[in-house]
Amino acid sequence: MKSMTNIDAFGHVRGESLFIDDIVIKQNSLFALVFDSPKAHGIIKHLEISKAEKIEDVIKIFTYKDIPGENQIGGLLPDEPLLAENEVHFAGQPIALIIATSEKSAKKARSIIEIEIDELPIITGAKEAAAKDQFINAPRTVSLGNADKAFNNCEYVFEDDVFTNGQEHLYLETQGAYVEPMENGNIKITSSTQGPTQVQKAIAKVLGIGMHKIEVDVIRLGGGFGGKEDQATPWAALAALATYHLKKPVKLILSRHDDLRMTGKRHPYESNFKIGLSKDLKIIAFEAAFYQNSGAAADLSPAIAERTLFHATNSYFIENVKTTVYSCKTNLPPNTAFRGFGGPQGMFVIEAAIAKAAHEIGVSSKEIQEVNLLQENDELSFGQIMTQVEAANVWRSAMRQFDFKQLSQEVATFNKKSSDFKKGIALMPICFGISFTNTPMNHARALVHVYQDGSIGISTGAVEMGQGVNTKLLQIAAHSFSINPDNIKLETTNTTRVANTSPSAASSTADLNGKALLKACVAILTRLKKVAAKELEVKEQEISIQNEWVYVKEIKSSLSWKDLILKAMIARVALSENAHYATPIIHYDKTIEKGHPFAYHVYGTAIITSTVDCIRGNYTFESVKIVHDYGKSMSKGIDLGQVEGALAQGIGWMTMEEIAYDEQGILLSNALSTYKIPDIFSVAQDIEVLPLETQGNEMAVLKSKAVGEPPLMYGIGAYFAIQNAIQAFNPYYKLKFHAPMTPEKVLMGLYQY
Ligand code: LUZ
Ligand code: MOS
Repeated sequence: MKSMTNIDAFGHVRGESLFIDDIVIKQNSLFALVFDSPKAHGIIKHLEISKAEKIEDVIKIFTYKDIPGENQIGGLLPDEPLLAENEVHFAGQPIALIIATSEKSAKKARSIIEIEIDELPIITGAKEAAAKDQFINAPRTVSLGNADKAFNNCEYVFEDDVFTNGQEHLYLETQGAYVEPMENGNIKITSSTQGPTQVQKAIAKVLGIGMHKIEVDVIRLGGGFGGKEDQATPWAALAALATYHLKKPVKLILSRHDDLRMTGKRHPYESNFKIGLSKDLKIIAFEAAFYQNSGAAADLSPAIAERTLFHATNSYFIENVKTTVYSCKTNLPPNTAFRGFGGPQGMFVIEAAIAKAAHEIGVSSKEIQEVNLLQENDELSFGQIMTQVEAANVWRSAMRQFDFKQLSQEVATFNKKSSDFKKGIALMPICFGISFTNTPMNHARALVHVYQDGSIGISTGAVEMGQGVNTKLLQIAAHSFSINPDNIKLETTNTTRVANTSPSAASSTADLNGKALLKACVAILTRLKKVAAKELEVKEQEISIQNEWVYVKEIKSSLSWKDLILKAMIARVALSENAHYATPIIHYDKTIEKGHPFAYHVYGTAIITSTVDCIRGNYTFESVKIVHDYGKSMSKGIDLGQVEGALAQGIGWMTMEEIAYDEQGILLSNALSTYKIPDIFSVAQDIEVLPLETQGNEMAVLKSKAVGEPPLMYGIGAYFAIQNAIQAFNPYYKLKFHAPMTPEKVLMGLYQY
């Protein structure tokens, strides 16, 4: 298939692409601002809004009392009110909604709202919550073989604690929605959400009306990263509440500060592991307990916990595994989906266990990683039998193509000569499962219209958030019909056109919606070929369409694409199709914790080299060299963009992005001055990504594998590359698994004795 430049590139560069804040708003539109809890836990004794409501240009201040339906937006579990009632559970929890004719007046009103809260004990840590029996739901355990017993037969057994911090999504476009009243009490919402159906469903519940009265439209997002899978909902619902009462359009866009304070992030995890190995470095047994800091409500935490369990052995086969995850209830904003969805937290722990074992045994991590890679027909702890396994292929390919021996020799030579700077090199294999772990979510639909002039409009459930899914969908249609991409339009994502969609998430958007789109295109094509066959008096099987022309047995006929469509119109043949796709072969049984939840896996291996400044504790990454399993990439430029972007985000999570709450549950890293994300200089100067040569996988759309999340986990290698450099400098350094590896921690490690 012909590769294509991202169809949004032109509009983005010229500033013409539309985001929520770019919508030309209607006359009499109002502005909304959220008043949120200043305390992390307590009983609301008194809320004084009457003075604020008297401010000029302030129209109304809404509280939970104004909710006509249910005050409930929990997606997985009903444990999250839209507006706090008597109790607050995290600082930043929405309590009231201020509506004014200008943003300025709304801000003024917010500053004079008074609230009295009787404070209750605050929990900010996961294990702290577990100790107090504060959980979101029951813990879950997945096991294979018998780990308890197998440890007795191990030559080596090691244990340790692990911590990975949260991560702020920092989508360029903050959360927001614009809501318009339509006739007969219907409401239209333009939302920056990954899950339009989620938004529609939640608003219907909150307003106590049917979903049919609510239309959610998504143009595109200025980034999502999981942060808008569940957490775009409250802002859309709040604005809709105001529109419902006031019958006026309402715009609610969070300022960056409000967004940072009010929304959840990647889950911090506190974990322990126990790893047992044989003399020849085979991992015989692995045990881990994951304490997930879920925040004050379930949000997607239970699903994220599940993905942690499913990635606890990363790219390795381990015969005896026992892993348990606890979703711990704390007084932080509900943590949520973030690229990788619990997978990275799980994978860091097994890599930490390998690093620990390697260090104690006196070998390099590579030697352990290498002999434990997954092979064909190996079973994962949750029962999936692995086929089309590329773990060893990507590994060997990276070793060979990047000459790992040479690279590690260079590091050793450098370290011998240099005293103030040390280098470290680490390998990071990845194996990431594709599909929503929740089987019922793996479906999608596409609605295709061929207009009578031969041009085409496409609607699917896919949300464009910068990942390029619209470009891929356009390619699929252009390829299927063999027409010029300029004659195809990707419509907005709209619940009226395509209903009951799963969120654009789990790296699966192009697969699910693309496969539905393929089916729709084939259905229309089949009908068109019938028309052409009749018109040209030949057999249907002899017809093909190439470059907007009808061919018979590969010979150009008299009929153009445009003529064909006109003939079909006259013959009253349907030129539209609505197709449905549901992933086959997947299933999972939670009662026994066994099944086959993933359509396929994505593999890769990264080699990361770091240089640590041993005077200052700063570091740089000299190179990241990756062999990545794209399958048969249909969009090389877009896929490479996803790999590079995910890598940068993974390195950020592992090395510099440090979320900090104080003991009162107040976010300290509440601005970009205190929360550092990677820039172009923090990621390697030399990034090289080579594709794995492979046949691809039938379960991926056109064999082009999902690419959104898997490469984030290459970033885990950055942690270990730095750690190896510290070890080269300080023989007394005691391995620690506490991410992110900030320069501060590096410095302390360098001079620890
Ligand atoms: N969202 C979700 C996800 O609801 N289920 C998943 O399995 C998932 N995986 C990755 C990212 N988002
Ligand atoms: Mo997700 S972490 O919204 O794919």
